[in-house]
Amino acid sequence: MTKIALITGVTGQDGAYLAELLLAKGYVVHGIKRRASSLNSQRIDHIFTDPHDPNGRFHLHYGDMTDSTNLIRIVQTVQPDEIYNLAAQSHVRVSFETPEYTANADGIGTLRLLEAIRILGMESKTRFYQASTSELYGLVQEVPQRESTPFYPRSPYAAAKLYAYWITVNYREAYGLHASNGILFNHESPIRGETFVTRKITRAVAAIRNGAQDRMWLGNLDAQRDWGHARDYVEGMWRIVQQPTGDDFVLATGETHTVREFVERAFAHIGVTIAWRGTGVEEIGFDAATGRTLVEIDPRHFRPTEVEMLIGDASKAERMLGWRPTTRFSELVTEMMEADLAAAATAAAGRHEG
Ligand code: NDP
Ligand code: GDR
Repeated sequence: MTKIALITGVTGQDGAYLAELLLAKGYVVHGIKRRASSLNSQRIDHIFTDPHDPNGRFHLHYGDMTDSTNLIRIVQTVQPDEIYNLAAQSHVRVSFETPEYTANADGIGTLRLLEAIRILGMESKTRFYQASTSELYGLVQEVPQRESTPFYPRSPYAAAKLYAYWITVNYREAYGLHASNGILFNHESPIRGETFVTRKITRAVAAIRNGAQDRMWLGNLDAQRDWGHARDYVEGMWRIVQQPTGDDFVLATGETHTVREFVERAFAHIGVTIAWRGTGVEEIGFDAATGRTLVEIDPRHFRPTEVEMLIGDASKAERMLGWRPTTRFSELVTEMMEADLAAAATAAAGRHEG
């Protein structure tokens, strides 16, 4: 029997990778996308099928996590075997500026979907995956962080995701839903959103290389993150949902690196060695060979409360799901740099022609 999946947040980084993966596995995939005044489907254009194609297996529906009537209607129409709830206002810094909206979309939005399953009497048919996050660990309580590590959220985003985590657990326990949390550590790719630090760095290095940008402005260079590749993590999501019962799993690489190291690796990719001088907001990163300033600090990128250090222990996922990340830090930086250098070169060619 062909399985039907519904993905919220299908236009995002993970939604695009997951849709591709599920289509390759033979699923019929439905995605929820928001109406926007400009195109927001670039990441899934390559898998788009004409709605008139009777054999098409990829379908899009307009929707929003803040609209329960719309979510109920879509779940009723699609009758999914599996729901992957990936939609969220996912930027931690932005959540300090839009805390109520973030709580609504990321926290209550999860409740709306769970309630849709219940209202429609689909508890025994539909499996539910919640995109939980290492941001739940926030202020370091234990190293490395695992499923049993206490949570200590440090942002409106993390607090909203804390509610989503627990309401998912509660619906599993209260109503017998096959509902799971993937507690995913940071994962990146060439289609990572441009305002997350990894992509911001690789795009800026490529633009500097092409003469389109002079330098980059960053916030906290000493934050440490456990960065993996989104391709590996969507495979983990699918494996979580295939378990006989709902459960909660950490997915991580078990390696941590600073933002500073990411900057150094990215510049090394174009043959530039970065050296540092100064401290705090006065710190500057410069080309060790020429002295040219390439990195400056902009305090606007600091967060009112920061998550200083994340490193995950994914041994439960390895043991129970047979899941293991395949892309290491240096390979991730290389893949992202190559993609952004190619994009910057194409843009530069366009500028010269125009
Ligand atoms: P993105 O920001 O790339 O994608 C988020 C998606 O959610 C987009 O499709 C966005 O639509 C959609 N969305 C946002 N708000 C709403 C709303 N109100 N209604 C409907 N859709 C909405 O995130 P990622 O793909 O990186 O992450 C996927 C999920 O995993 C998110 O929930 C994130 O919080 C979580 N997560 C991510 C991690 C990571 O490192 N990437 C780690 C741990 C958890 P649009 O394209 O229109 O903006
Ligand atoms: P994060 O990712 O907050 O971990 O959340 P982000 O890439 O935004 O920040 C990582 C670290 O880099 C520091 N930083 C900067 N961050 C941004 N965005 N821009 C900068 O200029 C900058 N300079 C330094 C940050 O302070 C932080 O310490 C991501 C999101 O995908 C969440 O949705 C997800 O839940 C978590 O990862 C796991």
